[in-house]
Amino acid sequence: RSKYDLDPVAFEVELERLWLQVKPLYDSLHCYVRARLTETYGPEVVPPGKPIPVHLLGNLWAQQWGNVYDLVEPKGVADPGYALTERLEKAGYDPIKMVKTGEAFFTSLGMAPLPETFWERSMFVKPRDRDVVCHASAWSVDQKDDLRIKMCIQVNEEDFNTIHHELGHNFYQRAHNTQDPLFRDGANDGFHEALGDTLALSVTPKYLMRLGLIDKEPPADADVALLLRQALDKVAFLPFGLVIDKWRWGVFSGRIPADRYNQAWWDLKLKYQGVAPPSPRSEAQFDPGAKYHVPGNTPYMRYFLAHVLQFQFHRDLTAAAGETGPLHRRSIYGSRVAGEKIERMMLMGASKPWPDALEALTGSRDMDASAVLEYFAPLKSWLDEQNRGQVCGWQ
Ligand code: X8Z
Ligand code: ZN
Repeated sequence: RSKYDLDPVAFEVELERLWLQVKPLYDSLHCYVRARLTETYGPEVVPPGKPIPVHLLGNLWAQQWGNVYDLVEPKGVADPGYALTERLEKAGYDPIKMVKTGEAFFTSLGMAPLPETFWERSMFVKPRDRDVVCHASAWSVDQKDDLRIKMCIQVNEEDFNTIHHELGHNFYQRAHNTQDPLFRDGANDGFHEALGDTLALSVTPKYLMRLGLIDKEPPADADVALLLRQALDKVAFLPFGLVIDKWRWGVFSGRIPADRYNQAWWDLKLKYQGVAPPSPRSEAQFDPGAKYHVPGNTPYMRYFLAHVLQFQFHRDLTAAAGETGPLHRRSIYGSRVAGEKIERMMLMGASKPWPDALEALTGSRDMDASAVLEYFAPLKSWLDEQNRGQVCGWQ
């Protein structure tokens, strides 16, 4: 908690503030998704008023729920008319083409292309002859221009997003590699995690049309469906993003003793995410160990911050790019103005307190989840409508 230009206790207060800003949105999403899963699996499996069984959410860690979209897709509103995974497959995209497409987004903002060595030295697909760590990562090997990613790319929407995420690290690294060694880092680690995701938020239907992946823009009344798809990943992630380090900080401080590691994990997941384990758990299991960042010792609050910051960046960069209309239809693709702002922030690295970097990008010195709320506002009203008569929350 020492790397946020804040007293560690003040940092925790700040996190609580951001969480309380978005909690009503999460609660509405949770309530709606649970009701739809109850319809699918029956009240014995998904009891109303209770936490959602975590294994029904379409992801091993239930950190993003996009894979259950088909089970919860809205009724009575227009359909977006496409699923990106299917479009990528149909258009014959392969892993390299996906990465090239991601790179082209960055260069459209005026950034220099990645060096030839990136293409020679990266690992894009899972090798057949040896075991590797497939969890995606991005590297600046010589702290200059030997940039690489390591991923086991599959042709689907999730990996298309992750490619933008990883390239965000590489472009940021190349920019801050010009700083003194101590400052070769993000303004804070949440900034590093947010950068590529910010570009991925600009992967709008209009942009997909430009790529030739879809041939018409979904109508305005498909907004609820588009936003729900996005919320299943981005809003569902928020409490998950909090829980990992709340658990870890408890362990490191001794507040969570070794004979309660697993219990404390599920207590936190219940409290923040409203999810329950698939079967009874005990201290004979160590479920936190299944999450890469726990044994890998990678701090995790960065991703919670990133999920707030990326919407703040998106709102302010798209405005700078002259985009109007609902936030989720706006894209910075091709905007040199947005590109220059990003570049200016990236070049600062960690040489200034993060509020300075935030100000350079957004004009504000505070992290603020109001952009998340604004982005999802039409969905929130719709969810609350659907949830009428339901008992939301969990016991
Ligand atoms: O670990 C990652 C990136 C590498 S920095 C792929 N992410 C978190 C996760 O997978 O748990 C990105 C989103 C959250
Ligand atoms: Zn990352």
